[in-house]
Amino acid sequence: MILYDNHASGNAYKVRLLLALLGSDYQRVEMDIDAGATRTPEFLGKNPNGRIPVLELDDGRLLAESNAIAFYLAQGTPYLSDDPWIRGFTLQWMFFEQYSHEPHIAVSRYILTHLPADSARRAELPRLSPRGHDALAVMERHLSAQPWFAGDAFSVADIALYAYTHVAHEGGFDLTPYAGVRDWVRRCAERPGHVSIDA
Ligand SMILES: N[C@@H](CCC(=O)N[C@@H](CS)C(=O)NCC(=O)O)C(=O)O
Repeated sequence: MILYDNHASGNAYKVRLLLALLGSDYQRVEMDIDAGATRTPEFLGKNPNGRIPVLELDDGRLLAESNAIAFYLAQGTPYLSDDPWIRGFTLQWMFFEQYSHEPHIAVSRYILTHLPADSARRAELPRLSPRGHDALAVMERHLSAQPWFAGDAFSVADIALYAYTHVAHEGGFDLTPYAGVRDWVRRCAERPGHVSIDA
């Protein structure tokens, strides 16, 4: 199994973290996303959307989109319930992550950590900031009543949300007002087998 990866990508980290928790063997192929490595004809043959992460199975099948890969890998493991309702909740939070969280928190982090300080894209930050805080407030509200995002156990939904939440400060998001989120981040980081994003 090959993971087309980038060491700084939170989307790729979701997959790396799950594979580490599962103790699975795989090959990492580092893609230089800043140099356009995911936009070559060869890579577009693997993912026409030109982005990592992409998982390539031993038989050559290819799967893109971090949360689709994580959901696929979590099936049949302790990180995804067999209960249809909890699986629905798992997807609820994974779609929330992609629509209401990642486009604001991860994109702010990308602008601040990948682009030069004089990048015109810094003008996007004032629009992204309140939307990212809205997502953190939604998470805080959920965590005030429940320990994990889907059901009563740590799951792939937590992994999907943890990836960019635990580095939200790199995107300019101060987690101080979100005590429940900070406690949940700490509990995610304490899971046996946890690896850091820069491992
Ligand atoms: N929705 C996708 C987003 C993937 C994505 O944005 N990947 C970025 C790195 S985090 C990338 O490959 N960027 C390179 C490019 O757009 O050329 C997912 O969750 O996998």
